[in-house]
Amino acid sequence: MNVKRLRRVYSKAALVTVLSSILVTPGCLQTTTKSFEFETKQQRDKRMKWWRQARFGMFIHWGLYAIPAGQWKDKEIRGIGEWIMNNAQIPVAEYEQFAKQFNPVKFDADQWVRIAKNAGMKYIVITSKHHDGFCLWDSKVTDYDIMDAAPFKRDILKELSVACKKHGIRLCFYHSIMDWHHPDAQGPHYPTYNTGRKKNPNFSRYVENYMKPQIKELITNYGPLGVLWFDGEWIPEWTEPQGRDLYSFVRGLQGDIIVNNRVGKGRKGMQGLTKEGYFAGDFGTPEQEIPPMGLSGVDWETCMTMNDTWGFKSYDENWKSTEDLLRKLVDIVSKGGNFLLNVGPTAEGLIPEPSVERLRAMGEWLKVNGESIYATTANPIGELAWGRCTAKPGKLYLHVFDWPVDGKLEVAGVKDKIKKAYLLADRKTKLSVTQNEDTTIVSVPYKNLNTIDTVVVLEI
Ligand code: FHN
Repeated sequence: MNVKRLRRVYSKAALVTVLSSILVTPGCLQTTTKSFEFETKQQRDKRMKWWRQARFGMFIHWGLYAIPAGQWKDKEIRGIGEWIMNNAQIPVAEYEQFAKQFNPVKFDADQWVRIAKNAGMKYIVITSKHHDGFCLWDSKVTDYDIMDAAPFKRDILKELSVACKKHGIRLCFYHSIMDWHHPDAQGPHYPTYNTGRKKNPNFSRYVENYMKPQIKELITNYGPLGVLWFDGEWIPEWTEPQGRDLYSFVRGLQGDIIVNNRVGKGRKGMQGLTKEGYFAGDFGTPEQEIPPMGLSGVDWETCMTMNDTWGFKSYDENWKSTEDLLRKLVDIVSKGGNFLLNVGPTAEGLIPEPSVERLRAMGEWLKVNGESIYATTANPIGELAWGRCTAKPGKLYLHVFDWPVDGKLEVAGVKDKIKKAYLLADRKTKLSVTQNEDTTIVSVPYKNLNTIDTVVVLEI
């Protein structure tokens, strides 16, 4: 970045700091995720609206690492599948050979999107490029992509963009700033690129001549996109001013796009929560965890795996149950967040069956109970021993995980008068309610309608 540009960025930052308390959504906790760009609260709310309503999205980690699928030279390699290049210390030239084998003939974009849609997911975030540097689209600035280096010769992102459009799903891209393959990024430092000590002096060349042109391709040829989801920002070459510059660059290409906090240096450890202060990015990204109390006044999204890996590993069978995943979704939404749930397709192009099964079951529940998830806001009444609560104007949705054996559901914290109570899955049967100052008792049937989560609606 040249000096003039830096000066512009910093003077803009000072202005934003002063104005943001008046103009931008104020964060109530110490952790704040704020858009770096100047924007009124109204403008920001408008831009974030679809994302805040969506609540549930699909993360897809897919690339060359699906070929070794966790194994290298007959050994099972520890750690997450998409890190196999690093974890097995595979030299760049050797890893590149996987491209010649990448021929996912069973890939069907329409089917993937239908799996997401039937699961009740509203957006898809796929790895356009992960840390290994291989690109899933036809990039004009490299041959290390699906069209030039692999026999498949089909533009995966193009096919997904067509399918997403057809099914009304927002397409979003994950993009790694760290690049283990590019000579101006971490490539030459292999295998010690991730130590935090080495820096590539040519890194800005990679940013300006490679990464930004690629991002422009992604936004202009495959968009409009919902989100650009950056990652790999912890490398020593990357700085907050670069993050702000990248944020502005992305918004300059598509004004209404949403960008996560890993575009800059706002991530606090692996939690992905934003540090105190002003950092580029629109939402926090807790990884593999749910903030116990949510993050008041801050947009956030928990991303999580269904087993123990993001990229496919043939022998990882440690699947979370449907009950666990569904309750995690409800827990997250009751705390005001989104859930980005990962699938790691095989090298043939199939989403593993255990993932499909769980997604199908989640979708079935959402078909009946979606009203209590989409476009809802966080629990306004305080902790509940038996489950969770989500809300909409005039309605409280009580998510009962532990059904009361005596048929009496005790709800503390409801201050408003209840006009009507019923089960979301059986709206015709009215439930009787007794209310006093502190506690509300809803008389519910002795048997629940769904053992994972039966939703009781209170109209207030
Ligand atoms: O290193 C990556 C990892 O492979 C995966 O992509 C996750 C998803 O959030 N992010 C990084 C670690 O924070």
